[in-house]
Amino acid sequence: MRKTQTIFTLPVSPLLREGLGVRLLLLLLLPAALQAQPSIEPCPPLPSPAQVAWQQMETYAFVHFGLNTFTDQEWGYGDVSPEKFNPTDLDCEQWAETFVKAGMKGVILTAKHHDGFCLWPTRYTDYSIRNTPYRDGKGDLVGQLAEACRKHGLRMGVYLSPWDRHQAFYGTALYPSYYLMQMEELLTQYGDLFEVWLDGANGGNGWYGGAREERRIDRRTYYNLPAVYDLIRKHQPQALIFSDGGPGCRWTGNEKGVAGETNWAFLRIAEVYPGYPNAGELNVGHADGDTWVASECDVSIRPGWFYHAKEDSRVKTPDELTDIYYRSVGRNSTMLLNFPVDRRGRIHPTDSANAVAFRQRIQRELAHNVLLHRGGAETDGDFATYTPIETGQSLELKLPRRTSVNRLLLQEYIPLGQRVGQFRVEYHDGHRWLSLPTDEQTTTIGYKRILRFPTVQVRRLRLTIIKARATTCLSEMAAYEAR
Ligand code: FUL
Repeated sequence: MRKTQTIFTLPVSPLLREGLGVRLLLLLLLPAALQAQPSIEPCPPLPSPAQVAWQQMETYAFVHFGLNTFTDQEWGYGDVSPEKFNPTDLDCEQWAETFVKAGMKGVILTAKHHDGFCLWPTRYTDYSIRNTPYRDGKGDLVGQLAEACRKHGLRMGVYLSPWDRHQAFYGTALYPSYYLMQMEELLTQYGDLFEVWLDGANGGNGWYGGAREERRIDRRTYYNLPAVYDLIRKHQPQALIFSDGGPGCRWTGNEKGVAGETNWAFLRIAEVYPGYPNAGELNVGHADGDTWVASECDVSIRPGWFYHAKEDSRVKTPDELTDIYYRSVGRNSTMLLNFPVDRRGRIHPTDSANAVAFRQRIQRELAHNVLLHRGGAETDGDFATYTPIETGQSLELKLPRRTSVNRLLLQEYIPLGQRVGQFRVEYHDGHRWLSLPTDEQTTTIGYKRILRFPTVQVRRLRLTIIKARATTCLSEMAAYEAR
């Protein structure tokens, strides 16, 4: 039987109804014990506290920079002389300031891309920043960026490409130990990391110490990933490990920044491996997965990952970035936005202007939540409090007057699991109930779901949970009029 829970209509003074709300009144009157959260059993798989904190970052930056920047390439072959790496005006503070203004909460740097060139002075190869003209070989970009991050309150992550087209011993039994030792340097020399990025590309051909040949490895077994994961967990237990199949967070299956409308934060972990062929599955997750591995949407602000002057006119616009935000963060994913640093060692002015304008636009669109303080835990703006809704039941919220709305935001309290598999939102325009005019599937919610739709006049809103794995814990429900 369908029941409707109505939260708001106590006969309180207009001041309380409009401003402080019933919740505050209750907080003032009730003894602390009665204010406790409803006790709801967790519904596994569950995220770790680090996974929850990571998802709450929502947007963070990616930087692709290296020899490719100076040779106009995307995938260096591994044969370019380090002499070519010579940024004239490199400034990690400029990167960090741009990221902060663009609302990014951290940055992941390509410490080593597929060409094998290392942006830090590693002990294990000469193919590094140590043998470049930059700062007479005294530079250390991982260290310089880590310092800028500390100063500007950003979290830091590293990308260490498993594939290495430079090393002669790539493909032999030696290389996995080399990879592990390099990883250990990154994990121990630069402070706390929030994410370690292992990409899935393995193209085959490369320079390989002059052999110039094709080398194939078995991606499932060659890199001894269990040992790599153990090392990361040992030195940086809070860092999420990214790869196609996690285990910390997973690739969303495309490089356009688009998560599935249906997006479960779970995987059947044993099935997915780096280079997993079924990208479509990664896009929606496994509804019956056994492990929490939420998706991350990586996308570049330009067509390429590395800087190419010919792409100066093809930087994604604030509109395009806004659209990507709704399709990633708004679909239970995170948005990893890449900035191709240029040959000076700076973020190009168009890229920074567009990224900052994007953030301002999101802030403007989601500035005024018309449901804030409407009475329940789901409208208090506090992620840590939630309202339970049984499957088949509805939650109805009444607004003080007819209000224009074109965005609806929902959040589940994910520390207790991701539960909702299908929901419906209706609005009452003062005359009748109508379906919210969204063309997206209203299936999963997860950490955050944002629906965009043409402006409607709303007097009441009704959320009905049609399918869920267990009682829904609705952390937030917000509505906005984006202008
Ligand atoms: C891929 C790489 O092949 C691209 O060059 C880029 O680094 C992207 C983020 O990951 O696997």
